[in-house]
Amino acid sequence: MTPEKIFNQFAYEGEVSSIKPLGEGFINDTFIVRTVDDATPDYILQRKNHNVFPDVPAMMDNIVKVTAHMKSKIIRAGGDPMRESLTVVFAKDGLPYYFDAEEGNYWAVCVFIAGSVTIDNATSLDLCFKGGQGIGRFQKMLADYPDPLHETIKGFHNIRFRYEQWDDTLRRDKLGLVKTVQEEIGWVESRRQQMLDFWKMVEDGSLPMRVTHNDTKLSNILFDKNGDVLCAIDLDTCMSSTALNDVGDALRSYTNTGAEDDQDLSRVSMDIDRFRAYVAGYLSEMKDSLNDCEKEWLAFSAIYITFEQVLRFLMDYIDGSTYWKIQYPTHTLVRTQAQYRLLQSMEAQYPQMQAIVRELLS
Ligand code: GN1
Ligand code: MG
Repeated sequence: MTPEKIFNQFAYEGEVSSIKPLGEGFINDTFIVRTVDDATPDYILQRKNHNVFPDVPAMMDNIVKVTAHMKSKIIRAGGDPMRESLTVVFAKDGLPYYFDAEEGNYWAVCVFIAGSVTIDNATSLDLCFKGGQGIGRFQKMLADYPDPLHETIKGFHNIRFRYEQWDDTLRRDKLGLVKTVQEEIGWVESRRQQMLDFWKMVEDGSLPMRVTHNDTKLSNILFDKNGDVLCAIDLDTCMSSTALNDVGDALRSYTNTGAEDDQDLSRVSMDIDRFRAYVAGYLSEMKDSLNDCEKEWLAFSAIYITFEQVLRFLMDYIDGSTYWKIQYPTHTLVRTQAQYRLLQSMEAQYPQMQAIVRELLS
């Protein structure tokens, strides 16, 4: 079915003037739907990647529930629920998605917030601070969310589970690539104990589970034209995890002076000023909600998630690059190497990172 026919299954307002591909997401396929009249909104139409999200109805159920919870808070605070939260558009049959049985694809629609922009790189410290505020606010609004959420991607930021997948992938060695990436495999193996020890604090409850976003890179925060935060978008991975995982994932993307897939490793490093600005923004919202263990391990979260990303990229490369879209055969290996350079830069600056967090908390 064409995107036009698919979109017609949804209960939108107005008359469609165009449907065009938007951005180059590594996971989903996204379209922007423009409507003729300024009085009716434009929309985002997405084909949800069924390979990554095995249970799209459960994912959409999470999104509908958390956005409803946030909207009620925004209204009580006198805000604009159509601009400060994502709005899901339901299909004409009342479901928050449409299943195209012919091709076996799930589609979903949300309102495009007029005048909003996304930004790929944290070019200013102000943007870092505001991004931190954005995720802090998101977590704070959902801190009292009452119901359990579906675990839509099993063990997403759970390093014990990731190591199980890793061991299986290496054992399988589907394409015989293991022998070609021995050095890279060593990066993942040498940190196994350290990472599992950290994860024990989640397993014993010292680091509590909360409602989290789980994909907090800068481009998943929507800004208005003045550069102020509107809301967090791309709620596909919203589920229960630790507050730290959101912070770490954001720091992984915001603080990188290079690109996630940079071929020139000399460009890749962690910018400590951006680290400070992001953490300051985050703590401006969440300082009073975190427990002592979360505060103590806040700086480490950047290392944890960047490490996890090294593991996930390398695992996907060894397994035939099936998860992230690639532009050339070694793309995901290049991503692995670039994230590892970032990890090394963070590890070298860890004492300063800890000192900054302590200072911001005092
Ligand atoms: C994916 O949704 P997107 O493309 O922003 C991935 C993240 C990774 C990121 C790395 C569901 O994010 O976990 O950090 O790629 N999302 C999923 O680029 O796996
Ligand atoms: Mg995402």
